[in-house]
Amino acid sequence: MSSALTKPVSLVRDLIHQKSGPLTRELIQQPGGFGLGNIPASARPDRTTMMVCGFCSTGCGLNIHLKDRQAIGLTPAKNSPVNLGMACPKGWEALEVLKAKDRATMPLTRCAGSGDLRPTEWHIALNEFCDRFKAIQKEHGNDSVAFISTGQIVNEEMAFLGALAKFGMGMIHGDGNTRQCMATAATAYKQSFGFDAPPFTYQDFEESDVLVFVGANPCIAHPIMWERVMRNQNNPEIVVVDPRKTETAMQSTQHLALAPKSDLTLFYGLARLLIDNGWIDREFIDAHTTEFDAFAEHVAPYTLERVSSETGISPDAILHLAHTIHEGKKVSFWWTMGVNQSYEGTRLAQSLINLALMTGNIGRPGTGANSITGQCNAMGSRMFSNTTGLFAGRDFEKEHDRKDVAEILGIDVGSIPQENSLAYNEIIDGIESGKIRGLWVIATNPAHSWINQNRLKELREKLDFLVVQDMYSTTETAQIADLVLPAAAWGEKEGTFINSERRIGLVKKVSAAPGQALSDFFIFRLIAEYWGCGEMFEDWGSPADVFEIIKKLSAGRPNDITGITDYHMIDEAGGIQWPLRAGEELKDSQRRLFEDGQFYHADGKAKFYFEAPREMPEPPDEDYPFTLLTGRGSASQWHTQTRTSKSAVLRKLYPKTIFAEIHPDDANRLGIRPEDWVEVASRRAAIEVKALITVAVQPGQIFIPMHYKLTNQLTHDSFDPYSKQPSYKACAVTIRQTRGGSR
Ligand SMILES: Nc1nc2c(c(=O)[nH]1)N[C@H]1C(S)=C(S)[C@@H](COP(=O)(O)OP(=O)(O)OC[C@H]3O[C@@H](n4cnc5c(=O)[nH]c(N)nc54)[C@H](O)[C@@H]3O)O[C@H]1N2
Ligand SMILES: Nc1nc2c(c(=O)[nH]1)N[C@H]1C(S)=C(S)[C@@H](COP(=O)(O)OP(=O)(O)OC[C@H]3O[C@@H](n4cnc5c(=O)[nH]c(N)nc54)[C@H](O)[C@@H]3O)O[C@H]1N2
Ligand code: SF4
Ligand SMILES: [Mo]
Repeated sequence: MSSALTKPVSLVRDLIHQKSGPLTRELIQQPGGFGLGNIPASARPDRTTMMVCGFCSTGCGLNIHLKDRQAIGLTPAKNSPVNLGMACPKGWEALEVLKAKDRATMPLTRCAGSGDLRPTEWHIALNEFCDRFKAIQKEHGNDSVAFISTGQIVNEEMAFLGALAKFGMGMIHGDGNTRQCMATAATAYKQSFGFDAPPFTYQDFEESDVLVFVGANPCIAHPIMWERVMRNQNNPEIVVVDPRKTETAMQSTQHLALAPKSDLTLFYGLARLLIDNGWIDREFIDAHTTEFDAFAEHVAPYTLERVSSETGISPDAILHLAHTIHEGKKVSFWWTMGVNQSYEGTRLAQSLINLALMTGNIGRPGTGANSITGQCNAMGSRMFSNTTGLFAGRDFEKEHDRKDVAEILGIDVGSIPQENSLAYNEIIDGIESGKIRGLWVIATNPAHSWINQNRLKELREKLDFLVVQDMYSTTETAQIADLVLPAAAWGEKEGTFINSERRIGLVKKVSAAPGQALSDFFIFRLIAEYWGCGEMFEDWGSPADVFEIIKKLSAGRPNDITGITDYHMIDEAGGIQWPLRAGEELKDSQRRLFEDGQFYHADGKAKFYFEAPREMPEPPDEDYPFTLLTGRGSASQWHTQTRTSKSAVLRKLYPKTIFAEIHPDDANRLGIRPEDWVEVASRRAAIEVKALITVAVQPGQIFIPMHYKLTNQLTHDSFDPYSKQPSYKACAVTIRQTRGGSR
């Protein structure tokens, strides 16, 4: 063994021995209480400690009950400012999914002979990782190896990965699954406000008198946010804009079941109505925005007749919504994937931002243009993953920003790439063209979740080396990997998440990772040592150390968190929203942005962005007459189901078999009965699904949840030009009954 490797080998031994550090220690509390942060664990091993849920971006506080410092159960935290004692089924079952039999417990390597994945030693796996990626870089250039990261690991891990891959290993390209999810909102905010900054706090759900939900189904996707809406005492108007009569639409006071992808026309029409009637806040517009007059000119041709005919919404319903917005004193606009996952998502998100700005509904309680994020740390990935933007919202292409980061991290500025990363879809294109030869996938499952799966499948053989780092060894992507690195999961490691309302919450180690699985954090540390860039990360010893580094990276930025002293402060507050600048007192647990009307552009103003609607990339036609909508199917299913399928309780709560919602008129016409098997075919694939006949979808549309691995065989890979986010939510399909219907 060479002497250079002595340190890594002993580090591996140490880390496996310690299993990535001790179980939660100082952060142990009284059951249901705060403030006992400093009790040594040895004194009180059987306590309760609160941490943030690891599924969705709501960021509920969960009280973890410990025996001998091991989690034995959980209950939703009553004193969390987020969930006020509530949790959805996923949260309740969060510990259960850690115990699954298919947890990755050893590194796995693909055998040259048999082609099987076989268990191997960490030491061998880490050498293979470095040797093969280095060989690819040597032959094809540093930028021929890329990574795809996630919104589901803690900030400290994201930051480590981003720094390691880009500054240590010389990669230029690395993106995250947040591209599938939040890229549109991030781009829209950045352009409109000058920084990616969702302005709201959850209290706004309770304070609004008008809530407009666009392409969002919180009853299923963010159930505890919906509980907050249910607590609203203002008897609010709840408007849902969604082609489907979703669970949320069923509880609305106004449901606008518009034609898929006609939203931009609707909101331009609405803007015109508000302007024509003088129902705008001219004072706010003049003082705090730019480009309004050009916007007003842009929306002038969107007459009520035109908008009604293009959206399928009656003129009365559109007028009623305009009235509602005008009459509302505290109007909030909320959007999720029905907006973001569109070929014109950025302009669509901005059409909502524009409505909030022009009516002065921003910066006050109960208002805002509010993007709801998806994954537990999607916000963290937007801020601190160092993927498509340099740390803390900086720009790789700006010399000043690079110098800043180099100085903070004490590294050579030359090690920071001068160009932006390729976006996820461009990395995929790069694999096709032979530019990208090596790929490292961390905490995401593209072989199920990426759009147009069959194309992706064909590209596998173009990769010389595919590494998957996951908590399970059985994910669709792990199964096609050359090397699988076993990762500890939420609950088995420490760090912070940022939720939808910019709240930084703690994740704690309350359970031991199985076998030789290590936290992503320590996997990155080991890779740094084996790669030979360990020196660059000498200060990155623990998640708490990296939190200090993240704080420094945020200093003076809009997302400044230098006022957070340490994990204890977050723990005692039950989560802290950014910004909190050094010296600033944490006065309120519900804070919103833009109360002073100051935005982040140099002139302090927000800017109106707008553009003519585009054609749907693949509209229905004679051969493929239906529009396929996809999205979340139930509150008990999470994405590609690697986690939620491991809980017996959750399995009882969702349909086992893939299904399509079909309108009764279409079913009758095609002779399809309930529960029949039907073939759904797009230009890319044909799959079989069960028929669920329901008026939740409109005639000519069908809906298939994303949680089944066949769904993305159908989807069409088109993208928003600004955010490069995939347009998962609309493509053309045909349906027919198969095998004589039911089986
Ligand atoms: N239970 C559960 N909860 C989750 C998740 C999960 O997998 N399971 N995932 C989390 C993540 S990462 C995310 S990003 C969020 C997603 O949360 P949501 O965005 O609320 O969920 P989706 O079902 O993907 O999409 C919302 C709605 O968009 C509608 N839609 C489709 N096309 C259009 C259109 O053209 N216009 C309009 N106005 N609406 C349209 C769909 O009909 C759907 O009802 O959920 C988070 N929460
Ligand atoms: N058709 C269609 N497709 C969609 C969507 C849609 O609406 N329609 N929505 C898109 C959206 S919004 C999203 S966010 C994506 C989600 O797509 P993915 O990110 O692919 O989905 P997940 O199942 O959440 O994958 C997370 C992976 O990380 C692993 N994991 C969990 N915790 C850890 C950890 O701590 N460390 C490591 N190393 N691994 C861990 C899990 O086992 C799992 O394999 O899907 C997208 N795909
Ligand atoms: S709503 Fe989201 S954060 Fe809250 S318990 Fe459910 S999955 Fe966890
Ligand atoms: Mo997402």
